[in-house]
Amino acid sequence: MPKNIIISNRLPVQISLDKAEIEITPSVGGLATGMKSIHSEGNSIWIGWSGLESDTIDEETSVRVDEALKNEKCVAVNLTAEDVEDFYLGFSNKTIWPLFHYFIEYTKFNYNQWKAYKAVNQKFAEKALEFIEDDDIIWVHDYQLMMLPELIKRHKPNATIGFFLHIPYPSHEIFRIFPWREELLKGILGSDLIGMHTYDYERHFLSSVKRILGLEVHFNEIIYRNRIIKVDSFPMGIDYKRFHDAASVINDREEKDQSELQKRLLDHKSKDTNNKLILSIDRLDYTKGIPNRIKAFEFFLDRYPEFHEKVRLVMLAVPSRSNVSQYKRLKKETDELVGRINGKFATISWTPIWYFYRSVAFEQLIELYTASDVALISPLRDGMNLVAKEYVATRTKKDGVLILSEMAGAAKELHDAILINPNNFQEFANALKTALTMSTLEQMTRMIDMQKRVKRYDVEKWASEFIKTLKDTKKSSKVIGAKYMNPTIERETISAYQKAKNRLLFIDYDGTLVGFKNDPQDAKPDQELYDLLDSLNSQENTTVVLITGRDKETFSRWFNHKDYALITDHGVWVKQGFNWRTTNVINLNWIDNVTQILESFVDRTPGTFIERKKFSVAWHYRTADEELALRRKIELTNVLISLTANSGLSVLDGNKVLEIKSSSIDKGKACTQFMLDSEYDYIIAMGDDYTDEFMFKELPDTATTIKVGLKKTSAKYFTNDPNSVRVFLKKLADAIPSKK
Ligand code: GDG
Repeated sequence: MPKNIIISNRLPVQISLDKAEIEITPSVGGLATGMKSIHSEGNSIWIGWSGLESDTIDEETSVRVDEALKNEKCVAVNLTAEDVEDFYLGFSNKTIWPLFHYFIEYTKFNYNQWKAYKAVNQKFAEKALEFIEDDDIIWVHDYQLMMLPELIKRHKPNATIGFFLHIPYPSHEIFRIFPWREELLKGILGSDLIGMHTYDYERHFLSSVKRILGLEVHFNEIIYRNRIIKVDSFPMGIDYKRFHDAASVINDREEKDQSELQKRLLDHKSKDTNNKLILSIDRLDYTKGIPNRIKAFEFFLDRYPEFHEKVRLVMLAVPSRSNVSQYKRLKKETDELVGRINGKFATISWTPIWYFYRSVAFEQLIELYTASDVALISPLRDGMNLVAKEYVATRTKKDGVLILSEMAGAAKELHDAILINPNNFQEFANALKTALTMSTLEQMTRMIDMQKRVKRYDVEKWASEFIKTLKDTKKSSKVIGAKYMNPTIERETISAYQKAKNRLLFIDYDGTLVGFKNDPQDAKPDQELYDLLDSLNSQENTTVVLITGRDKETFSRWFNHKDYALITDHGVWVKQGFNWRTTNVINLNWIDNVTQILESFVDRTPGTFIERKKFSVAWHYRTADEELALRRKIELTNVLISLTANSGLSVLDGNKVLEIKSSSIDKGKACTQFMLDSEYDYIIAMGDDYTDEFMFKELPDTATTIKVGLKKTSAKYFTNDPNSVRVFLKKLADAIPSKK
């Protein structure tokens, strides 16, 4: 039975070696909860670092830890103190974390740490490969393991791999700064499904893939190395029920059962109905905007003195990465700011900020949530922010107001929060005032809607949706129809080719025999290509036909001295032997009008150009900005479709080109016409773009049709690129001796 393999930097357990016995406590964090049902299925396992540095524990302890972990269905990856320093504290937290959160000034690029990052990802891969079988479902988590999908895929191409990024994926303009960007992207692209919290992150990722790797992207699907990779957004949720139920228990407590913390919190509010608590909870991380929040709170107190002595900011900052220098500085800055502001506003009976630098138990966390009238969550950048959702879940009485930074992924879902730009102090202060004076009715209306969302799309739903999409993605790569031209199919094709009595080869030129050039005139045939075509064409009973959308003049220049057949201008002109003939009488009155329209698009889209041919006109956008070009392409297609309706013209969506031509000509019709002259018992057709689909569709079922590049096609097979086409043709050439 296929198993689920979850891989994350840390295992979902805490290990304590303090006592004689090894103590393993399962974590109850969001990820562990979400994965619970996936992890519990069959022989599923979770692979990750245990938190112990392998060179600081002896062999015997290590074996015992592994044994204890096995009971929890966990497998440890051993990391040394140096690994932790360079891979985790170093590269993950000093390079990827700040860069992906737009903190360029904090981002360090250290080649040795990059090497350590790759080496540790390799360690994870090696450990995972000990367990992975072909049909397994693997889910890799987060920014520490971005190279891992490819390291696994390389050895287990049939395994189904999902990757989820828990932090933001930055805009291309930020990501392009990263020195090893190609390698990192290729690492992620070992996955079959890539998940992000929001559509914006997904969009940025696709943009990087297009611009940096130049890969083809159709909506949210990337075509890479014979595979379709899907990118989608899955906003992570929380264990709603756990938070909601815990809050109900705390709200229902009698006074005598209340904890000291709860009493203190409620005490502040009980003195006056206008007394309110504002809560903020985060790891002490510069992305969370803590100093900024304190300063904004100061601005609010300056601007609205009527709230003095009434409101209190309860700020829980949980220690995090405290041995990284930026975090040390942040701690100092936070301490100083809290001190200064408390000093500035405090009275005998009131301190405006209650600041806790520690982590608290779950129960106390709930006490904080339930006691607070307002949650002030104002990160400068945050992948999702689960605290916002937890606050919503604990509001069992449906009151309370959430102020949320629009820079948090959660803002995309929680529209009923008061959304703020945390850099605008005026907006910040106004939001606080609105929240503190909001009517209960409005609070409830907003809270009910937010609760619906957070409850429905909880962490279990998030995990199950991801897994479901991952399984579907793997299946849908077969929907493409064509099979990969693997060595077995290739051998069968060559053997049938050898046995045939009269062979016919239709071969498209651009994108099939030669790669694309920025200027189409630069894609001239090279000597190797001439030799290859010559040797095929000189085989007994073999007809080679080059079939192209290019014009007769260009092909005459390149191939007139050769005796293979040519079909140019999508089928308008045919050369057999040394004679050219045309079969179509074509109306060309439309070309000038269409060219004028194309010119207006060229003017507005730098990098695009028009190729005017005898029987068609094409708008090329290969060298234009990818995203602008795609937008213009949609606009232009709409204009052209309305113009060409009922006019006998068709618009062909080619490889980075739109071509307008008469509908009465296409490569399919040209092939059918060509075949009337003789009886062929074995036909091979190869082509890479939309115009070649006409020939794949029109040719008899017995033909071997091969698409170049993995795209939707009616061809039976596909191969990678012009290079693999040439390798295949060489094999055909070597299979039968030339007659000369
Ligand atoms: C990363 C991304 C993304 C906090 N203090 C205590 C405590 N917590 C719990 C909260 C919450 C979690 O920690 C924090 O989650 P966040 O989502 O707010 O932030 P990150 O840790 O930065 O997480 C983030 C997340 O991954 C998931 O994909 O949302 O954007 O940065 O659950 O309740 N829990 C307890 N005591 C504390 O003192 N018990």
